[in-house]
Amino acid sequence: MIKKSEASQKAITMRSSFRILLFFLIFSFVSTHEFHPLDPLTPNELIQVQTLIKISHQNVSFHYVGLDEPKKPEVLSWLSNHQLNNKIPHRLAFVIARIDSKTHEIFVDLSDNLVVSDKVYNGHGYPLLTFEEQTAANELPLTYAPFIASVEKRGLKLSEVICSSFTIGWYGGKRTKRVLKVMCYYIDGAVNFYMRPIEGITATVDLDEMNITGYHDRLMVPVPKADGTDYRESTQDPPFDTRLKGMTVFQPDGPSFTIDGHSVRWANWEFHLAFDMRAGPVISLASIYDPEKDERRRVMYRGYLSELFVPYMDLTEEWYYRTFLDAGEFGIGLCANPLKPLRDCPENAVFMDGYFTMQDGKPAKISKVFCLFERYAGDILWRHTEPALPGDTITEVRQETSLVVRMVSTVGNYDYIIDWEFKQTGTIKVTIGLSGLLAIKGSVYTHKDQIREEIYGTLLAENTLGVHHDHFLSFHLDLDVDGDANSFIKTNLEPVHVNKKDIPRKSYWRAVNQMAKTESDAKIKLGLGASEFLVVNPNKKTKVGNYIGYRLIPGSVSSPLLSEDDFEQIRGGFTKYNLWVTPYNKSEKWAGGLIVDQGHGDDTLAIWSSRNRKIENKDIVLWYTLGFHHVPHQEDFPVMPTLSGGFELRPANFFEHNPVLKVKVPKQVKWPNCTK
Ligand SMILES: *[C@@H]1O[C@H](CO)[C@@H](O)[C@H](O)[C@H]1NC(C)=O
Ligand SMILES: *[C@@H]1O[C@H](CO)[C@@H](O)[C@H](O)[C@H]1NC(C)=O
Ligand SMILES: *[C@@H]1O[C@H](CO)[C@@H](O)[C@H](O)[C@H]1NC(C)=O
Ligand SMILES: [Cu+2]
Repeated sequence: MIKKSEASQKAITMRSSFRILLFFLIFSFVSTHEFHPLDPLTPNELIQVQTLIKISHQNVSFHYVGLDEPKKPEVLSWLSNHQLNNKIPHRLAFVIARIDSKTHEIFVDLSDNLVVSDKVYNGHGYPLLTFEEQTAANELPLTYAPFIASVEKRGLKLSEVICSSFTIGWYGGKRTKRVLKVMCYYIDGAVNFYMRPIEGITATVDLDEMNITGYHDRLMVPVPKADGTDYRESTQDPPFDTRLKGMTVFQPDGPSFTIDGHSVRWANWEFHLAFDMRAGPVISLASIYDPEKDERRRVMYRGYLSELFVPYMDLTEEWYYRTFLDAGEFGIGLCANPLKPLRDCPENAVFMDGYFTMQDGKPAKISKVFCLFERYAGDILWRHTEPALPGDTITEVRQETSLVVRMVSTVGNYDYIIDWEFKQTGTIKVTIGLSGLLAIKGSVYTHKDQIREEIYGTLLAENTLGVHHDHFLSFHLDLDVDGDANSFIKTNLEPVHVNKKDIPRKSYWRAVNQMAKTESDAKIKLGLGASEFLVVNPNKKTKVGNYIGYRLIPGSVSSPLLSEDDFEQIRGGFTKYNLWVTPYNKSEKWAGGLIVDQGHGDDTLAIWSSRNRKIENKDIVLWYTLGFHHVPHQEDFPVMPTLSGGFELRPANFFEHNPVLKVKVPKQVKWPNCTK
C-alpha cells in the first residue's frame, strides 16, 4: 500500500532509460524480433499502447495494461508450426484506464497499430490502484487541518507521520465514489512504522477529486513504542547468533536450464514464464518430455495466482472494511520487488526483469522480478535398500534436484513469496510463504489481564494488537493433460464394513471414482472425507487401461468462517469451495472478478460457476484455493518468520511407470583450488 520510494525509484529508472528511446521506438513497431505469442508486453509495446490511447484521450490514467492473449487454438497451432513459419498471432493489449472519472476497457491491436475497442465499464467497482494515486492520497492528511490538530492533540510530531492507503471493500451500498481510507503511523526513529499505528482516526479520500471527503477522530489510543520493532541487522544489539557456518550451491558448469526469451527448458520440462502486473508470475504451456513415447506431452496450459483475499476480523469503525482483494486492488505483480541476490535467491540463481505501466502509461521496469534456480537440498528422489537377497545388499538412491521460479510481492505490510517448483517426477509444486509485517492495531492494553472486551486479535507487545485475519489464494490451473479435452474425477476412499466368516478383518477402504459431469459436481469443500482429485484425459489410457491424469494434492485445509451473506464473503465468494472446475473461457480469469475494488461480487467464480455448465471431456480449468487462518502470535512480531503452505500437481497414471528410473546422479562437482 505504501510504495512511495519504490514508485519513484521505478519512475527514475524509466526516466533514464525510456524517454530517450521514445522517439525512434514509435517508428520501430514492425520489429523483426521473434516473439512467443504469450510473451508479456515489451517496453516498446507498452509505449505503443500509451501512444495509441493518448491519440483519442488527453487525460488518461492507466490502471492495468497486459497482454490480451491470443486464442488457445492460435497459440497451439503456432507452437506446432513455428519452426516452419514464424508468423505469430496478432499482438493485442488489454487496458483498464480511468478517463474523465469513468473506467474504460480498451483493446489495442499492436500488430495493426490501432485501438480495436474502447468501452466504458458501467458495472460496479473500480480498477487496480496506481502507486501514484496511493502516494498522493497518503500525503493528503499531512496538510489537512483536522488531522494536524489530531496529531497535535496526541502530542506527536507531524514531520514523523507517514500514511498508508486501504481499499474500503463494499458493504451493501448502491453506487459509491472511488474512495480509499487512509490510516497513519508514527515513525519517530523507527522504520517499522506498521507496528506504530496512530489509532482511532479514519480519513476517507476521494480519488477522483484527490481530497479528503470524510474524517473522524474517534478515540485516543497510545502509539505503541518503537522499542523492539526494528528488524534491520544494523540496529540490533549483540549478542548475535553466529553459530551457523557458510554454505553455497556451486555449479561450475552453469545451470542445467536454458532461458530463451521467456521460454524455459530444464530437465524434462519446458514452459513459458511471463510477468503480469496483476497476477505476477504466469506459467504457460508447461509440457514434459516422455522418453518412452519420445514426445513432449502437455500438462498445464496456464497456471497463476488469480486472487488473494485477505479479510480482517475486527468490527470497529477503523477496521471493519479491511477485506482486501490484493490481486485486483493492489496488483500482486505491481507490488513485486527486485529480488536480492544471495538472500532472496541462492547463489546459482538466474534473474529475469518485468515491466509494468505507470499511471501515465509509461513503462517501468522491476529488475530481477523473478529468479530461477536449481534446488538441491539434500532430499531423496527415490531409494531402496535390499538386504534380503543372497550376496551383497543392494542400495539404490537418487538425489532430488528441482527447478524453482520465485517472485516476492510486498503488498503493503505483507510479503508473499511465490514459488513454482518443477520436479523431474512430473510434479509441479506451488509454495506460498507469508512473511513481512502484521497489520497492527494500537491498543490501550499493556497486559492480557487488563482485557475485558472483544479485541479481535492477540496482544503481541505493549499497546500492540495483531488482528485476526485470513489469506485465501485462488489459483487458476488450466491443466491440459495430454490435450485440451479433460475430465475431473473425484476418487472417494470409502470405508467398507465387512462381516466374513473366513476372514477376521472387519473393515477396509476402497476407491470409488466419480467423474464430474457439470460444474456443481466439482465444487468441493476439503476436509469432509478422504478423497483424491484428478484431472484426466478420458480419451487416453495407459497400456494397462488407466486414464492418463494428473492429481491435485491440496495443502492445508482452510475454509471461510464468515457468513455466506456477509458482504466481504460475497466479494470473496470464490473461497466458498476449495475446488471448482469450470469450462475454459478466456474471459474468466480473475476469481474475484475483473474489476473488484468496491465491487459487489457479481463477477466471481461463484457466479460464473452457478451456470452449472458441462465439464466432462472438455477443456477445463481447475481452481484451487489455498487458505490460511491467521491468529497472530508473539513470534510474528516485529517481523514474521515465513509461514508456508502450498499444493502439488502430480502425475497420476500419466507415465507408464516411474519416470525418474533412469535419472543419473549428476557428476560430482570438483571444488577448485581445493586439495581435499
Ligand atoms: C484529469 O482527470 C482527473 C480526474 O480523472 C482530473 O482531476 C484532472 O483535473 C484532469 N486533468 C486535466 C488536465 O484535465
Ligand atoms: C473536494 O474537492 C471538490 C472539488 O475540488 C470540492 O467540491 C469539495 O468541496 C472538496 N471537498 C472537501 C471536503 O474539501
Ligand atoms: C465466458 O464468460 C463470460 C463471463 O462469465 C460470459 O459472459 C460469456 O458468455 C462466456 N462465454 C462463453 C462462450 O461461455
Ligand atoms: Cu497473516
